[in-house]
Amino acid sequence: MAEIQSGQAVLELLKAEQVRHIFGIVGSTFLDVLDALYDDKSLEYINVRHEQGAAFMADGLARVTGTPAVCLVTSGPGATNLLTGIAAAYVAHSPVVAIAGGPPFGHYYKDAFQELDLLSMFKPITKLSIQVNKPDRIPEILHYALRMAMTGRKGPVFIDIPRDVLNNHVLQTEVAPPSAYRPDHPQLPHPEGIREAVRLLQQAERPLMLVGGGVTWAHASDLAVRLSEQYALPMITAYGRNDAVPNAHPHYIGPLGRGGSLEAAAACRRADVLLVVGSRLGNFTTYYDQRYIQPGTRIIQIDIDNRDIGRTYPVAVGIQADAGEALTALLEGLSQARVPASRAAWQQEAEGLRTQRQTRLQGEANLTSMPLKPQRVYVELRRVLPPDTIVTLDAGAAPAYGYDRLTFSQPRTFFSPLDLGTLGFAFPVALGAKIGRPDAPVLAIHGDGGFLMNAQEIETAVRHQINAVTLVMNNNCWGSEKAYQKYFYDGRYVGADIGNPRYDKYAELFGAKGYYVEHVDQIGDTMQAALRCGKPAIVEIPIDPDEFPMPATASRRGE
Ligand SMILES: Cc1ncc(C[n+]2csc(CCOP(=O)(O)OP(=O)(O)O)c2C)c(N)n1
Repeated sequence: MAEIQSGQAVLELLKAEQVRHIFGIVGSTFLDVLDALYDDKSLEYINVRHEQGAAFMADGLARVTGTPAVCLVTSGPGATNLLTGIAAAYVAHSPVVAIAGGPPFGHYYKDAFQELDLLSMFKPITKLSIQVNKPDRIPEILHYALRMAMTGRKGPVFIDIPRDVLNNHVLQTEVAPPSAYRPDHPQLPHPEGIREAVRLLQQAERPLMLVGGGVTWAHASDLAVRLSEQYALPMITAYGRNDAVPNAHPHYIGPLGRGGSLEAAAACRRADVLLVVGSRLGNFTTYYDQRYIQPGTRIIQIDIDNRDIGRTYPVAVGIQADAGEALTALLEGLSQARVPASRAAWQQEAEGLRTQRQTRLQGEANLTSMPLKPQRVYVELRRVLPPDTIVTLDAGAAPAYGYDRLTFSQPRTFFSPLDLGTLGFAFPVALGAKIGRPDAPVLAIHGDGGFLMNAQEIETAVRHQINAVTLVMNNNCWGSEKAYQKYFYDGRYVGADIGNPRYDKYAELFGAKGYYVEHVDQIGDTMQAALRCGKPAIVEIPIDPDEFPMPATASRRGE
């Protein structure tokens, strides 16, 4: 057993999980950890301007790497400021480890300075919310938290460490590799489930694969594509998971769900067997009704978590397993089977839907009105963004057009707030993603409302040289919500309009690079210049203030 200072011990435990960055704002409750960072340059403390930014950055980093990403903040408001970002990580199954230094242990339950019941606050938005109650339990409890964050369906955890438990102790500990405290083999599928699934797929006339985020987390995109190719399975993706398979693949039709493609929806309605790999069939993928998934469709659902199998639709076969292991087993099970000849018509139909989508989107190049329609902006983005570009999408109407209009060629290149619909998400998440993939172009897409929610992090980006580009499509309103008042309340607008500074000038004030684009023929060159400028950059494009998609809940007001 080695003797190690408690602050250094925290760092060593995190380093064993490949952690190289810690996000937060300096606080007096965790100074021993910060002090250890003075000498230990293998980890960097990214000191942000609001803890919400720290949580989002950690989420971006965790999503892009698949490994734990850490926030370290102070008690009370330092920790409550994390809540929204941690909730976003929870919805995305993103292994963010949030650590808060707390008041002294003996002051708990006395309304001490910055004392709040943080464990209860974080409990419903984490896989584990726990307090360290003795200095020598720091390694054990951190291991517990890391095991929870990284095992099965991943997700965030919260650890409260009272300042007198964290600081100024010497621990007797060996720093163990992750394999010593958490399983490091993926979960295998049951052979019976695979046999059943193979049988169903062999019988199917119009089988379709719905690929979800579980495939990305399992590093199994190649296997999904191989299955699609070997067994002539057309593919669609779950809401916000467009990057789970390469979109240029001839078998890929488009994304399903809110803001998704009509053609993917049409394919889903036609499928007689739906092979769902790594998707919960959640709210914005399916709406829980029959608009995409028809009652007769037989569902094979593969998920790492039994909680979600058959949860929203009854399944013909449910398989609890790692997506990669299940796809491998399916490939093996189907290796002897021949693709039935009757499938040719279905393949043709799927190809037709794919082509129909491409033609429809290309048709938007004809939108010439000014100010620009957001749809037209995406035509230019598709034309100039390098294929490995990581895109983060905010909530809001102008970003939402991106669900159907952006294309992805690699996994872990598309990050959205998913079913949480969090505004203020895209910019800080892009910064976290850029830290994880410094060589990749990174673009955050925002409306003006959402951008200003975390715009202060431009200072963090400049200081830490995190050169992500942010596109702000400015319509001077909370467009996505204004849409409801437009369509359902006869345009009686209350609280819907806002004002803005010029965001190119805002960027320049902080030492970042700013661009302002009004004409469509400038978008391509400007985006390319921003991505190459070697600084954090903001590109503002004024857009049509009256162009919103029909609200998602249009079918029934009050839904
Ligand atoms: C944190 C948060 N607050 C409020 C909302 C509700 N909301 C969803 S979209 C939206 C408007 C977004 O406006 P903006 O970012 O300017 O984009 P636009 O819709 O105008 O393109 C609002 C207020 C939300 N999703 N998240």
